[in-house]
Amino acid sequence: APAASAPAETKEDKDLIYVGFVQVGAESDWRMANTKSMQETFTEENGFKFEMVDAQQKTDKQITAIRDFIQKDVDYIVLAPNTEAGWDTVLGEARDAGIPVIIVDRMIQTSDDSLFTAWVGSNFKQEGYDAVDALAEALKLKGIDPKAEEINIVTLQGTMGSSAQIGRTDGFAEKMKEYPNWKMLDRQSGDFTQEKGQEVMESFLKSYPDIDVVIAENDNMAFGAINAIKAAGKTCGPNGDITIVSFDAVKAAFEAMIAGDIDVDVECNPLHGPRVKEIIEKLEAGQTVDKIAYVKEDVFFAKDAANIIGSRQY
Ligand code: GYE
Repeated sequence: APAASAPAETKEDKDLIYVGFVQVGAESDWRMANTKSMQETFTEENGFKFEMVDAQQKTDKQITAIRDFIQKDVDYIVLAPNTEAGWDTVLGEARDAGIPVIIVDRMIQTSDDSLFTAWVGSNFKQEGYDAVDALAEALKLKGIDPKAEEINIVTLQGTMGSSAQIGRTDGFAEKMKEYPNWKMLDRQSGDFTQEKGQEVMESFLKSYPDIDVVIAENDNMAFGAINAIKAAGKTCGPNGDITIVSFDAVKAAFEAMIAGDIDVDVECNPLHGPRVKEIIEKLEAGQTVDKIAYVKEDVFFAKDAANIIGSRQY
């Protein structure tokens, strides 16, 4: 008789490194790509037990999730903080429990560096600076002298108090001083979602008849803005009236650049899974890790999008 089939070769739970991931939410294409990168990396095959909490863009849900992971005595907590402030107490609890915390993507505000082991993410302020150069170049490509004409700008901001929002808003505001002829008419949060981006853009279009530029602090809000602009009978993109500068450079944004709707996109890389894995593996091996690590990023113009889209991973 055939032998009873042996149980599939699985590692014992105790051999796996238990990682609790506190995610921001599912608000954007960037976020979905980030979640996928984490899920594909922290597999049992790779030696991990992985659990993720989607905090639905609520910082208090993230704090609760950290406490749950402390209760479960995970080996590592990976935190993508929604907003920057208010982490000292709960991260102190993780430290007291001896659980290393790795922060990913956005940053926290703290005066105590020992509350986290390492951080990896983007330099959001640099992205804001890059967006100013990108806009100047996009205007030139349309035959507009960025130093000469009056340029009316509105900004769709990300989740207020998140480092992605703070860095992009502040970086842009600081560097745009190089162009005294640029005027920021208004800035409002669309919470990094397409739906709210569209709502805010609709109200901007009602309040300001003369918008030249939209800065969208992520691609999904740019998609909402494009819908609002078209619904209002206006045009955008390299051949349109309103110049659109966006952040993230996800695949759908390349498609929007190819379609002629977005002028330029400042890249933000969400593929943090392998980076966090490397940090954990080094810690497991008793090696030191960089406390702060920035990811290198690029800027992409609509005219190049068709050639580049094939090589994009997210
Ligand atoms: O730009 C946005 C997402 O924190 C870098 O969060 C991330 C931002 C990203 O919702 O699309």
